Amino acid sequence: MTQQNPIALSQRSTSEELVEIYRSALRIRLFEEKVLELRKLDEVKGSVHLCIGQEMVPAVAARILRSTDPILATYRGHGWALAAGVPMLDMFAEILGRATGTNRGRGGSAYLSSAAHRFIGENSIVGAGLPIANGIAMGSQARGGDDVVLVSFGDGATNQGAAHEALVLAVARQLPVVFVCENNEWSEMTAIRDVVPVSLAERARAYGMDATTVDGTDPIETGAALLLAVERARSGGGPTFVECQVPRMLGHYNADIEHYRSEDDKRRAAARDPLPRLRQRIAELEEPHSPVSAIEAEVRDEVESAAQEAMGHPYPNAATATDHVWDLPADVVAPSLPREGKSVAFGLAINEAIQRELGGRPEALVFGEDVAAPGGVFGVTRNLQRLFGEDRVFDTPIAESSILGGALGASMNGGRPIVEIMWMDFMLVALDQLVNQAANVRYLSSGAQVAPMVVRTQQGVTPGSCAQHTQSLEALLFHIPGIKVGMPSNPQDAFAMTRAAVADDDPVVLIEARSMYLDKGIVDFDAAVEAVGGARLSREGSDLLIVSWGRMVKDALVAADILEGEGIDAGVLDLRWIAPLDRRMLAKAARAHAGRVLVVQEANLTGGVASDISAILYESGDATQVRRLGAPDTRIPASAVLQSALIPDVASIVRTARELSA
Ligand SMILES: Cc1ncc(C[n+]2csc(CCOP(=O)(O)OP(=O)(O)O)c2C)c(N)n1
Ligand SMILES: [Mg+2]
Repeated sequence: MTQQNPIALSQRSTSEELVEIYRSALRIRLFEEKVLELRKLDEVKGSVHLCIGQEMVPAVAARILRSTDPILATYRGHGWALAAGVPMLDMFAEILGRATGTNRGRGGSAYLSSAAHRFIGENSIVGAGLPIANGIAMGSQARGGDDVVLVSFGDGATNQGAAHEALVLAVARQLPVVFVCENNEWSEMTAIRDVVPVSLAERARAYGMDATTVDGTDPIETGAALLLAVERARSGGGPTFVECQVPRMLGHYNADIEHYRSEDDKRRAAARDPLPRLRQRIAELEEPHSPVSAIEAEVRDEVESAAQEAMGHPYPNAATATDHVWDLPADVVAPSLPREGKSVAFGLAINEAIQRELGGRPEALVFGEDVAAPGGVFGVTRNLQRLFGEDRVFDTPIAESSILGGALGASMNGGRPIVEIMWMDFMLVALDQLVNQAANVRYLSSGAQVAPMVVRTQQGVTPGSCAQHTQSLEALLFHIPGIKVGMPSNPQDAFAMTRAAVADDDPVVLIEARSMYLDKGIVDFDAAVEAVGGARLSREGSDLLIVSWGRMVKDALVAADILEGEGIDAGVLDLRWIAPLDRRMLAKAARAHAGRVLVVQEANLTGGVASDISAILYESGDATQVRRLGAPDTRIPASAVLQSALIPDVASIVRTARELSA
């Protein structure tokens, strides 16, 4: 891709500049009209959200950005994709669900992307792109780049928590992001003036950044504001908020009958159509041979032939629907635990792993709440900032969406973020960034783009901790295809699994156990870096198999010792990774233990990991008797007495194992 120089948009803009902007805006307009026509013919399925009336903003912005500067948009993002340079043919093919589309038919109209054309993509979750844009900027910085990132979003998106968090973080880190709000006065079917009593730029200014409002139908006014913003970002001056006032000339989506909107409002929007105004302006420059008519014919031809060609393209092969969910190396085997070496605490083992990753990978970053100078509330990231500097290890505002979205964006743009979410319970306020965003990256791009981010967190019951700081929530993530989830049960695995997670190209969540941070065990710091995956048969038996993960493995091993004294020979399988689940090892171990399996989890039983393991083993016939042991379906109380009435322990494991082997 060539680097284009920013144009100097001014009142003296030449007619050539304006003609090129007109061409670009017209391509978007005619493309959108064609998409609508194809939708009406039922060639395009589902909803389409068109940007008719808003074309001037992407048309101008793309001329100001470098051709490599990343762009993010919303479901109304066809214009941004075209302006970014995504081929029209690929876009039609995508919207028509063809195998040759930008996303091979996986994204559709509202979620298409093309990393090869720096179009990070559309986003169908309102406001979700803003935290990711910050991350894209952090990724560029981590590898020494000077990308300016532009993220476009609607007026309604400014009310989203994720947007607020992103603006806060962008200011705190002075990130090179241009926040482009396309204010079309409507958030789906609600007028922005009915819910926000101040100007959006005024509100943005309160975050501590420069913010302006421009007429988004005027290429010169819009261009001048964007030029300033891009130059500021590129020169280290931080983010800018540019509110572009644009008309929404059609409904929110193709089938919107706009019964909630007055005829007068529609008329006013139609009167602001930017294209005839620019055409008129070009004519007023009195160019004797204005090429506008010829351009119109060219663009009409381009759109028509791209649409026709895409219609002839094949649909995807249905057999590929399960491809590219994640990268799963075959038959990963968990190494044995070391017998000799240094005994270190679980938390310190993780710290040592991160130190090695930061030392060996200049693109690795650590960020989260209180992780820098304080070293994390549990001390796991202690000294990292001192050792690796403030650019690579830094604190964030208390803004979980912005931490996870930042990690995601950074990982998509060359960084290797290792972020901390202080408590698993807090992940719930930001799950969108994992489930709707990170988990889709590989699948949507058929492996062309990946999100190698690591999220560390901790969970579980400890005396006195309340119901919002004690939940065992691994099943929520276990349910999500595309996210790998590890739960180490000892210091060696805490070390090795952290390193494996950083080396992995998929999003990985490591769920540590707060109660184990000071537990000691032998760690081999020279162990080869493992691949993600692989369960370990920590103890061999013959009468029954206890399957567990994370903190409960310790209790299972103690229980197995007690059972041995009673003449019951129990094996213990430590899953280590619940996603990907080592099904091969699970089946093999169940068969080797007379098909009798006890699955132990700290979490409550309904919808839990143990339920799936039970189903898997019954379905495959590898087990004939399975029992699940977990907390009852209740909330978690703070009092230690009440907690221990709920959570499995050595005694209840022994009791259930006895019953199972009777
Ligand atoms: C998190 C979330 N909430 C609600 C929706 C449903 N929804 C889709 S678009 C939209 C309106 C957004 O308005 P605005 O940000 O102004 O963008 P516009 O559609 O006007 O371009 C809503 C509520 C969604 N997709 N995501
Ligand atoms: Mg809007």
